[in-house]
Amino acid sequence: MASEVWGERWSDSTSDIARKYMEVATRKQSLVCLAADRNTMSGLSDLISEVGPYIAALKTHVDLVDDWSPEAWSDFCKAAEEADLLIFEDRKFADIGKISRSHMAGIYDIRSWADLVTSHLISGPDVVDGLQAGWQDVGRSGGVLLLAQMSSRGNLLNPDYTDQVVNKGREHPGVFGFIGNGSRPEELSELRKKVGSEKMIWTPGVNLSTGDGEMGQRYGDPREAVLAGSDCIIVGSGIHRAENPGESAKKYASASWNALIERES
Ligand code: S5P
Repeated sequence: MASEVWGERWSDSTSDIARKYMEVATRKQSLVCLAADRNTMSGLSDLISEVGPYIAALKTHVDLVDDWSPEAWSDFCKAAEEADLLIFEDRKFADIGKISRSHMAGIYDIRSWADLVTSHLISGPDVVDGLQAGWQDVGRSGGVLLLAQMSSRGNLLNPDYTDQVVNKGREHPGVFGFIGNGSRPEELSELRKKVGSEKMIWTPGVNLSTGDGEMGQRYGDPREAVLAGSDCIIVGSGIHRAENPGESAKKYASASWNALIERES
């Protein structure tokens, strides 16, 4: 049961969506969010059918799909729902509140299908209210993951900026949690100390083969990320570029799940 496995993350959580995530992750014994970075609808659909059982959430970049259409996307979201997955649009919002609210609508209508979105806090805390207003406009609710750290080399999110994001984000009920740097366990442990136990930390920059990736991406080990305080490993190419994505997803699922058990026992 989720309440037994997740320890204080469960007991201290005040977010329905975080609890939903912990339940899905427990049912599937997987703390994996697949970064579904493929640029065709058929490539995306293949991925869901291959890896759906082994992941707990699906992260999209809706605007990189070449043959996107509202109908095809709606079918894709339905498939994700049937596969018992949270849908997470990695839009990295950063504008003022009222424009962010409008960005939730528009062609892609993110507010109508995403359970989670990412946002920078560079424009100030109103961006979170804008995103929450976006969901309210269609009678839905959702959670915002604030970028507190990044996995890419040379990024400008220095420790002082991270502290400010965490201090503001911790207090906001619309903030589901934070994006942390999965490639550096020591930075992640620091982030966990600052965040405390209530909010989620989700981490990209994770791969079973660690080291430098393409164009400045950096990778750390999934087990180490979870032990350092990550609640969800965001894995892209480690799964979708593998020869057998299903088999690969299973490996990430068991590495992350075993690490959670080890962390909480
Ligand atoms: O700091 C970050 C934040 C994010 S959300 N670094 C990242 O890599 N990401 C996202 O995680 C990125 O947009 C991509 O979709 C995914 C990592 O993919 P991978 O192929 O490198 O595992």
